[in-house]
Amino acid sequence: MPGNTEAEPATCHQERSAGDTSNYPRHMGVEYQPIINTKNDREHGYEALARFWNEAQQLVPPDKVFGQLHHDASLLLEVEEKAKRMQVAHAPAHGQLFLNLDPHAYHSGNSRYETLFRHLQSRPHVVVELIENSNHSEGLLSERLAARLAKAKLEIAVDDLGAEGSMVSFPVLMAAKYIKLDRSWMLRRNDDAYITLLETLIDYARRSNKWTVLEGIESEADLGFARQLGVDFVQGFLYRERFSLIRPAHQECGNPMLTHRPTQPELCPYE
Ligand SMILES: [Ca+2]
Repeated sequence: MPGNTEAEPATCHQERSAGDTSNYPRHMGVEYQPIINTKNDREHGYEALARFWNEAQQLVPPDKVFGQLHHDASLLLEVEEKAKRMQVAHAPAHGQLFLNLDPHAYHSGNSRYETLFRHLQSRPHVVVELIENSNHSEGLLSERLAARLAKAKLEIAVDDLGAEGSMVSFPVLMAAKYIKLDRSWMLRRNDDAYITLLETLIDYARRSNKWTVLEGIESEADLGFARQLGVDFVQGFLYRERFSLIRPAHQECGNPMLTHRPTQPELCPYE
């Protein structure tokens, strides 16, 4: 999607005329995935994940949606704000609530962000996940956002640590309360050099009073690996049966990609 925000609706219209609407989000929803304590097998909390559907009610991959939105900070913030409010509104009442916040939209002093921070502060036990950076400028954005979150006394999680192509920001790592280890560590379990690094990261977390979460747990063998490493929490499809708390809250608010004007902060009614 081109970066010029004013041209957005026309461009979308042109693409729609061409018949390619498969990646246009028409509805937005939220799915809550449990984060499980490895010691007692209980839910520690839930990660809220944005879900999008196109006109044909097919899921549109969130990374495609957010990838397009990175060209338009204002629109990204609008979608982020809608998504976070929905994710807070429908979250399970108990446990930590992990929310993903995209640093690309953040600019210090932005009044809409300040409003969003206050909204997040209104719900106890919110943890904001910051994606790992893939370049220097993203690292700086993450560090600024992490500093602001710390000021707002909102807990931070470093997301997808160790993912392919990602870079570590030490200030963000040090500011975080949670370290979420990317699922790709699972593929490296037979590589001694990687395991040494992983054990060192987990040891760092323990000594720094941080929690660790291993993502991508799909089998009992994966869970055994996580326990052997001594991570505190796990997350993944092994707990699919506990996804009964998924709440696909279709929001019939029109296509967020086609709405550039600031929207009302209230949630639209949903089914
Ligand atoms: Ca995440």
